[in-house]
Amino acid sequence: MKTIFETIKTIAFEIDNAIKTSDLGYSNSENSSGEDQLKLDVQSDIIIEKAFASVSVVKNLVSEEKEGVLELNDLGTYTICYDPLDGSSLVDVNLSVGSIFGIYEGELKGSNLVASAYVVYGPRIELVIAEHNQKPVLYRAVGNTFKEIGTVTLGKKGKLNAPGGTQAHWSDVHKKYIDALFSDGYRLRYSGGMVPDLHQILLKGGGMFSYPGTTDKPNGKLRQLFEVIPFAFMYEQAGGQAIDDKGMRLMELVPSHPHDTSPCFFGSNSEILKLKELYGMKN
Ligand code: AHM
Ligand code: MG
Repeated sequence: MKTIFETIKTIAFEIDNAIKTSDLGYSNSENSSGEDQLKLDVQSDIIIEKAFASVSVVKNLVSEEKEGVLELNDLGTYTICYDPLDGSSLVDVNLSVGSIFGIYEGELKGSNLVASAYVVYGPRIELVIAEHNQKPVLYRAVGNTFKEIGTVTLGKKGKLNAPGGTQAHWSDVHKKYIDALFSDGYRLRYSGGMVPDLHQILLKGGGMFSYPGTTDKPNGKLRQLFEVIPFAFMYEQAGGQAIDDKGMRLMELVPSHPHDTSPCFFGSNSEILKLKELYGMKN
């Protein structure tokens, strides 16, 4: 596992360099979800694929930017599901973006995730790694290495509210929930990049990030293997919770296709409790 984390550190510097120096235009292709790919999406994907190609414990790679599974090493143990450049459409307005990695052993489902990591490319490069039975660890790039900063713990109740999805397509119960948070004094924090938005809530002690099912996207937008499950693990390890719109832990998701999405709610305990109350979910 250590080799995988060291490889992610190398990848982080390479992708950061690509963001800062490469062409920001579109490629001529679409990803598996039918979205236009930026040249940077493709480039970041190649950087990750090349970096893991020589890591023998990695059996397979599954990328948000590609259909199917890339087999690397038959004798390897782990499958890494990754979103190479999440929020890439924000690069042209110079907002923060990120990379997300879910490390799975065996069948690709939430309960088989053994570790997760994400990188934030902002004014500084930061990396957070989560493993079982310990708090996530935050690293910050200093020169060309990562310095360990400390562990990440969510408070019981936060102040930030990051509500995703098109409001015109929210359900009435969801509107009620988001309004209830604002009435309780929460402040809006939503950049459109889940990595910096979830990172901000984690580092500022708590809050709620939601991307619900909507009338136009009944299963939400965010992908289970690459985005939802890795962050669900982060939030649980940090002392928070991550559930879907029925109250099921996101760590229990079993995708039937690598690109399946799920409604998702990530927060500290107080915000999740309120969500369950208003949505009428069982505790
Ligand atoms: P991407 O993987 O194509 O970049 O899409 C994922 C991003 C998330 O980072 C973000 O939370 C969400 O899409 C924003 O979507 P919306 O614009 O619908 O709020
Ligand atoms: Mg993404």
